[in-house]
Order: sequence, then structure tokens, then C-alpha cells
Amino acid sequence: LVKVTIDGITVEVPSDFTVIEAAAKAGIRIPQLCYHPELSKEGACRVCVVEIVGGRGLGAACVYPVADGMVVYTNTPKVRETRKAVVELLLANHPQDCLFCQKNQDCELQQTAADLGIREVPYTGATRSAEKDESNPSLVRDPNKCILCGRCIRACHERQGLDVYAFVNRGFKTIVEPAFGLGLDQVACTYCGQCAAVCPTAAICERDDTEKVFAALADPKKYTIVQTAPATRVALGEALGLPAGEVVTGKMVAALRRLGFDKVFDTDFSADLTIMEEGHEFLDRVVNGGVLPMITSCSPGWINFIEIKYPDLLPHLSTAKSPQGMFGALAKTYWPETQGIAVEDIYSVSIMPCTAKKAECVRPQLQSNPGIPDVDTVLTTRELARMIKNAGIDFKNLPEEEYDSPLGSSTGAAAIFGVTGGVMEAALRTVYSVLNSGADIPGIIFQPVRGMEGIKEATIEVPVNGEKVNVKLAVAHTLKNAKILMDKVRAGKADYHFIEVMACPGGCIGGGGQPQPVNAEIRAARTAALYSVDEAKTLRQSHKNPDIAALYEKWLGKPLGEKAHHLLHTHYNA
Ligand code: HC0
Repeated sequence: LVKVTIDGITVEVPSDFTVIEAAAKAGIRIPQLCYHPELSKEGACRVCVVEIVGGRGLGAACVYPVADGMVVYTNTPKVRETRKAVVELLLANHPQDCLFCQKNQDCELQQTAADLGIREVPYTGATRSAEKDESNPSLVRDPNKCILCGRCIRACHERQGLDVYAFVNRGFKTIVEPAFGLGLDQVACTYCGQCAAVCPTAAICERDDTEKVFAALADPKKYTIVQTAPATRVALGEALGLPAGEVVTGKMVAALRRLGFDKVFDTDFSADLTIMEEGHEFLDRVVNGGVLPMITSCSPGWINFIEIKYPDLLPHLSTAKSPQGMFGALAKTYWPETQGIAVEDIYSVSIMPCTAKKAECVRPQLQSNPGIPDVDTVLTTRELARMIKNAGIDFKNLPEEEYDSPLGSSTGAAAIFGVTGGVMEAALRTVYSVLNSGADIPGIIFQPVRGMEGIKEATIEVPVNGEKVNVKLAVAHTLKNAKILMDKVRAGKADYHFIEVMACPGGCIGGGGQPQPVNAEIRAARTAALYSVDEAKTLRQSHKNPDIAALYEKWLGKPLGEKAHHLLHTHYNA
């Protein structure tokens, strides 16, 4: 440890800290744009300059290493003047359209300019006029709004093990773009949106589909159905003035009703359904010698990744559609059929923490009626928050309302889908019970698959064909960690039976469409909130959801049966 004094406050910090980290420990926030606490340090923007006593003038706090006895000032006239000039120069090249920008009031550049008291831009600079990349259903890139901080490059490389973006050209012509200036649809992009999650401006955003949904809600001929993903209920509040990790399920349901949806249903219902299908598929593979390890198939960024990078491993994927996909199939078959509604009149929307879900819903595989998508539009949590604000809904003071029945009921197992290890734990609760004559996993929860370690491994003993078998499990979150596991599987060095992969850090709670900012503390709060939703439920195993049992009995037949296979399973693009 070394002692550093910052603005008169002395703190002891590890010797490999930089000044910005030491300042955070002292409770001092230094303005920052290229710096992100979870990514490597770049020192590109110089907004974080500070005065180091005895140093050579000003230093960039994000990359300046601490030393024992160092004295730092973060708020002198010289520092303030320099920071202001740095941001004024950035603004001189930046489009001045903040009032109409998708990130208005949610932009770190705008916030930094406001914090620094910038009231005018004294310089006139050239602005770029590069074309927007709107090549895909998930993400929109606007290079004109890029401040060259490089966070997207680092997030893609360091979190996901991919290198979709790079700096190209030199000097003023420098921009960030995929290889050869191709659209994101032409490169190895999984649409996970982790680039958008760290972008400080509107240079990379989710495609905004809110107007499409407003139009459907205003169309009297449309019967609108909405489903809400597990992780949205513990993050939506953050974009509407509530603390991180507050469970806002009831308020979210109320808001969706006030927006005008005819039916407000829950992806958690179809998460329970997924466990019935995927759990039985796993049992079938174990008992009858199918391809193992079986790998979960619900995270669409992960599906895009395995299709692009490991197509030879596709037979390992569960054929179960994601809960979004399964719900969409029910919304365009079961619901119109049992309610006497024409399928063409149904408009199905899902609220997801994920940008890749937008690309998932346009897959032709997710059309139970040829030519008609099962999910018409996916909105991210951020877009739903914007719609709620747009409609003038006083979210904080909404009453708590219940989902509509029967596609709104769920167990605790479904809630934990939104956190890394959750799909595995939910599946184990059911698989264990089926193999142990209905007995529950002791204590219901399965601790070894919980936590934020990048790769978790565990073993659970279950009886198979009259013998005790140690079922070996692995759980990975982020594609970088998935890659480590897939290399082992490809090399024949993985003796797992079942692997869960989620593309985003922490699982869907850290999805690319969730409110910003996101950091470890916020992810921990969202995770704890989802576990609290599970704990509060009387029913915590998917097979105990009575509405799921009734659906199979009255309409669907049995898990893996012909109708279930046709509607709830899929195939992948090799
Ligand atoms: Fe997820 Fe899902 S848990 S991928 O993270 O499985 O996006 O929340 O909706 O589909 O249920 C996202 C979250 C989902 C799906 C579910 C799964």
C-alpha cells in the first residue's frame, strides 16, 4: 500500500492504482470520458487532468500511477481551465443537436459539459459527415457523435473476446469503425450491445423502435400483447429516478397498461416453459446418449457468437427456443386460437434488457405462422423508460398491478433466469426433482452456480437409470469466458454434461439494453433483487407452475411432444 494525499485527504491504496482510482477511494470524482472503471486505461481524452505536486505539469489521472507520499490537486484554477478547454474542443467537433439526440439527458459528454459550467463553445471546428450504420435490427452507429474515447473497442475486445471495432485513419480523419468500413451486419458482431452500454455519447445506441410501438398502440385494429423479461423489473426503475436494484414489477405492469397494451404478460411464464422443454431435453440426452455437453440457448448474443465462431459445436446447443421465442410462439398461436382473435390483428411486443433480442425476433425460425413474426417489436429497458416519460406517466407513484392471466404467472425459478447461473439453477431444480421422485434439491437453491466468477464449475449427484451419476456443470458469462469453455469442448477436454452461457456480464441484468451507467455495484444490486424475487415466491420450481401444467394438459400436449417440438424448438444458422 502507498499513501496519497488528494485535495488534502490522505488515503492508503494499492501501489498499482492510478490517481483516478485513489481519488475514488477518497470520495473525489474526477471528470472522465475515455476512462471506464471496468476497462483498461487509455488516457485518450485528457478530461481527467490533475495537478501532481512535483510532477511535470498536469497529468491524466486515469493513467498516472500513484506513488508513496504523492500530493495531488484535482480542482485548481489551472485544472479547471484545462478541463474546460479539453471539453470545449471536443464540443467544437461534435454535432450540437443535444435537444433532439437519443441520449439527451443521458449523455456523459453533455453531463461533463454541464458539470464544468460550459456555456458556449469558443472554437469553431470541422464536424464529420460520416454515414450512420443502420444495417442491422439491434444497434445504430453514428460516427459523427463519436469522441474517440475507445471504450467500445475495449469493451468488445476485453469483455467479449471480439474485435468488431478499431481506430482507422490518422489525425482529424480518425474514426472508430468495423473492418473496411463494413456495416455491423457484415462483421462478427453478436449485437450484444456492450459497446452501446459503455458509449458515453450517442455514437452507438440501440435502434429506437418506440414510435413503431406507439403506432401499434394507437391502431384500434391491433390487439397488443406485451411480455417483460426477467431482468427488466430490477433495472427499469433506475431510468425513472429509483435506486439500482429496486424491484418495480408491479409498477412496470401498471405503466404498460397505461400505455395501452391489451394484455400485459410475462416472459417469466415462458422461462418456466423453457425449463420444462430444456430440462426434459437434457434428461433425454443424458438417458439416451445424446450430444453432451448440452449448452443453453436463450441468450441471443451467445447464439450469434456460436453460429459465427463455433458452428461445429451447434449440435451441443439445446434446441429449445429462448423464453422470448417461446412466448412469441404462444402469442401468435395459443392466444389467438383460444381467444378467437385473428393472428394478423395481434401485435406482440417484448421488453428486454438486451439489444440482441431485436435481432433474434427477426429470425425466420421465429415465425409460427409463415411470414408473420412471433414477436413484432422488441424494446430495450431504456426504450420502455423513454416511452413512459413520453406518455407523462408518473412512474414512481404508480400502484403495483398484477400481470394478466394465465400467461403472466411464474415461479421463482423463472426470475433468476436474468442472472448468470440462473438458467442452470432453474433447470437443476426441475431435473433433480424429476430424477429423485419429486424430491427437491436440498434448500432449493444451488449455491455453486451463483456469483460473479467468469466461469463456475460444479457437480451434482443424481440417479440416472438406477445409478448415481455425478452430473458436471459449467456456467460462463461474457463471450470471452464462453470462448474459453468452447475451446475446451472443441478440443474434447470438457467432460461437462450441461453448460450455461450468457453473453453479458452478470447475465441479462448486465444486458446491453439496460439503463446506464452500469458497474459492478449496480449489477450486484440487480442480482440481489432478482434473488429476492425468487425468495418471495411460494412456488420456486418451474414444473410446479399450475398454469404451465394446465397449458400442457389442455393445449400443448407433453414436453418434447409433437406440438411442443413444432412451436417451442428451433434450429440454428450454420
Ligand atoms: Fe434474458 Fe431470457 S433471461 S435471455 O437474459 O433465457 O434478454 O432478462 O428475457 O428470452 O427469460 C434477456 C433477461 C430474457 C429470454 C428469459 C432467457
